[in-house]
Amino acid sequence: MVILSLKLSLLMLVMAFCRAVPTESPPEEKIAKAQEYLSSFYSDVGVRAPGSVSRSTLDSFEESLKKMQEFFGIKVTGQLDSATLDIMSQRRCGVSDVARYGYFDGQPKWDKKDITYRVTDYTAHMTQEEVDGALAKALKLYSDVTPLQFRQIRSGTADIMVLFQAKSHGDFFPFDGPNGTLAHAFSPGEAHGGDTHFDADETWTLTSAGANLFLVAAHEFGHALGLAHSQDQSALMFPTYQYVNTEGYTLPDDDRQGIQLLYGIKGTSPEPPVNPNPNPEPSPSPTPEAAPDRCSPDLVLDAATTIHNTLYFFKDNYYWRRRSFWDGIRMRKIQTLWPGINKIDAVYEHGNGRQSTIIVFEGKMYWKIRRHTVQPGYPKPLRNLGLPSSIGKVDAAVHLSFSSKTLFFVNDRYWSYNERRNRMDRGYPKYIYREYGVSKVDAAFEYRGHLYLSSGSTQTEFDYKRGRLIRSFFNHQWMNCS
Ligand code: TQI
Ligand code: CA
Ligand code: ZN
Ligand code: ZN
Repeated sequence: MVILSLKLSLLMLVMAFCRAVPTESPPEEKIAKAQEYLSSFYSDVGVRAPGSVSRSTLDSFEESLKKMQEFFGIKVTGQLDSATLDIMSQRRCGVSDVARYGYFDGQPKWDKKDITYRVTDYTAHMTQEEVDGALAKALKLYSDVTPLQFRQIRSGTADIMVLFQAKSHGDFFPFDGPNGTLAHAFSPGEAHGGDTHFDADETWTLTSAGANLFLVAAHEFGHALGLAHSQDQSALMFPTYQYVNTEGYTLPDDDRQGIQLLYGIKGTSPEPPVNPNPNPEPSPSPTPEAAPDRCSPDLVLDAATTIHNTLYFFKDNYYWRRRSFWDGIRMRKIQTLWPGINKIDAVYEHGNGRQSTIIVFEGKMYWKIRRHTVQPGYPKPLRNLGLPSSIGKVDAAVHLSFSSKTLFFVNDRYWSYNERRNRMDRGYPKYIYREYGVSKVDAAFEYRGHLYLSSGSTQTEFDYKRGRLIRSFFNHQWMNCS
């Protein structure tokens, strides 16, 4: 009990930063405030009393300031200048600037796929069916995109015990009457872990009036499954309540990435999907987006690669495949190639034949695919490759078969990864412009011994073994458009 309450009160403390709007403070307080700010957003810096600042603390303080200044795109001085103090005093929420979604300390999660829940007390404002329906719909957001399955039980102890009660209700966090706190949830674990409590003094609804049970439950279940608050304003886990249309609502991208990084993606786990939902709800039909026009001179690619010497170009939810120069172009949804993956940032293949491995990037995650199957344990975070965890996405990746090196392009820089030794090469990142004369790369691939870097609607071809630029042309010139 003590441990659990400590866990929750620590989380509440994090929330308190949200509300803290520092006012003008005397200079000697500024450094302490700044240290507090940095330690709450950059966890590798400890909070120390201003009088006891050691040399190494100063160094890391300055380093952290620089990181923060770089993140916000202001001048990197390592000093507490006015621009920096300005940003620090802005109202901010969340745990870290370098993450979007977040996890709790120790990354607690359920170590099973089958999770039970039980509602022990209902609310007077809604029928039992309405409550059960809203909760099931909220959990379905998560079971739709992960291998998790939820089952409601009506007796005994469930993993997630749900109740509607007012004021004191058996934990150290009594509710506060109408408004204020609407609900809370314990992160995954034994005993109270996962339990989700709703304040019975709220007016629970299925509309925009009062507290929408589906939306609040969706947020609380996020906590109960291991998600902390996100900094992404469009995330379900962003820490302010905002009513949105619940018709056909699906998990926002940020939360989906966060939950998939914890539990994996639906249908790609080692074990096949077990019994499908016995009474499935009609899934909201996704808005049919127009397929991109491959012949547009403005075509900007998301990613490109060769797989078994066949060219693949990726844009939005689609890819085009070109087997050979004289072959026609085929367009398909990316999902038909790799189930569960909709849109990608970068992709490369290394090794050939049966050893062929494809690495696919989306956001802060990457997947390893062999023989059309996502390998167990994926997706993994970019930092597993040796990339800094501050990176939100990889723009492009290409494997150079000649040297067995893979290049990762991120903004104006690139890294080199040694596939034989499974580690990053020293001396990187380097500026793309210095080596290749382009400032940013959207897609990169190797084809017949040449390197192609696509930037905007054009691309540049290099003979990289000889270090020579061959020519530049439009992306759509690959696409058999006359
Ligand atoms: N309840 C807070 C919340 O769920 C309680 C809380 C704060 C908390 N920090 C936590 C719970 C960390 C678990 C872990 O965020 S609330 C929102 C939101 C609340 C708030 O009643 O204030 C929603 C309930 F984020 F939108 F503000 C639901 Cl959606
Ligand atoms: Ca309340
Ligand atoms: Zn409670
Ligand atoms: Zn929350």
